[in-house]
Amino acid sequence: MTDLEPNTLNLTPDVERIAAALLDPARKYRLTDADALILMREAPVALLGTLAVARKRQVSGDNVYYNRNIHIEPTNICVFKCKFCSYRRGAGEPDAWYHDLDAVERLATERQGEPITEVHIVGGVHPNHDLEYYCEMIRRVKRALPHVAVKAYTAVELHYIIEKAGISLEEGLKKLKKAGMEAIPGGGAEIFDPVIRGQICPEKPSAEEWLATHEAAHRLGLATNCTILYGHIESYEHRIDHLRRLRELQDRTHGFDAFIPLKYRNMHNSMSAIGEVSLPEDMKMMAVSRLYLDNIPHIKAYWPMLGIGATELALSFGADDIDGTIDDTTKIYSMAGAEDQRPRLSTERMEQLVRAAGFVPVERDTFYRPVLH
Ligand code: V47
Ligand code: SF4
Repeated sequence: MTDLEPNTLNLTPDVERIAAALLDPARKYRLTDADALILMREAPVALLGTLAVARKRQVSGDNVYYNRNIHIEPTNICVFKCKFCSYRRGAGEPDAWYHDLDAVERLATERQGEPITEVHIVGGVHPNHDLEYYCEMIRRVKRALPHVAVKAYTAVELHYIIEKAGISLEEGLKKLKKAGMEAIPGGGAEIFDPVIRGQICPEKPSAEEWLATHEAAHRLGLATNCTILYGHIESYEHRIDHLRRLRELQDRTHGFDAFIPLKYRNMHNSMSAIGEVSLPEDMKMMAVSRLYLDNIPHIKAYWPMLGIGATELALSFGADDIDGTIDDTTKIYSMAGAEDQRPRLSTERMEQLVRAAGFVPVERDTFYRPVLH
């Protein structure tokens, strides 16, 4: 990247300074919050792509990861009413669904013999269940599919059920781990700023509670992911504040495997009037995430949310993971207006997408170990 000529791009002096610092590998330059804001506001998106891919190559070389996974969404009945959510329903409402433990076990059993390596369980925060119910769900999925990793429950679900059990986060997570939970997905982080959080998801656990849940999980050696929900009423400052809190926690624990910037999709929810941000804005978010979160190894372009074309493009903006085959098992994004109403990708299609972007596809397991069939 040393032959890049930043001046041909008409850069502001600040952007030129930051780009030069990032492009000098000997400096291992860490972006400040002010730098990140300058990049968001002033840097041409093409430059951000160049910088982010250079950083991505230092971490994962030419590799771009995917996995063979399914989701199980046991219910969309939820005690909370996040304003951006197109998916939750109250009990008894049309389109509400609920799979009891036997039904969840059947969903897992149907997959016996398939080469999936991960089951991602996430859903609404149902009012009626206790911690033991969530443990039993994991045990049943593991009984049906002993070889898969169970990545289960957002910090929001975890915090709710463990608080209800009246025990510490660490004790609650230990019980779930004993039942077979091996990893925790990144959902529920939304935006940490208390004012914005209070406007879009006022009832949800606070930023501090979300972070404490992941910190406790890291102490127990559980792999976890983290997310941001961007592109609604937040400012660039709020996004950087969110990234800073994640980077600070990661400096202490090194427990996050991947960061997933989730673009707000605006169909069928009470914030629909806001609209959605543009594709260049999505790429900017991807690239600044890669550059700022220098201690989180993987940046995921989640294709059911971004769409397949934008996911391919995101690989030129620092992403090194495209999530998995999914096989039409999640409704969160289709209900919010994403282009794939029945999200499903073959491994061939995933590999083709990665190669088209100029990278080498690597099938991984939940813990980013290569899978050899
Ligand atoms: O926390 C809900 C988001 C998240 C909308 O860890 C919305 O590998 C955009 O976290 N527009 C749950 N986003 C999904 C999630 C996730 C997905 C894939 C992989 C992983 C992982 C985690 O979905 C929620 C919320 O931020 N969400 N509604 C919406 N209208
Ligand atoms: Fe419930 Fe999650 Fe939807 Fe919020 S985003 S209403 S917690 S299902």
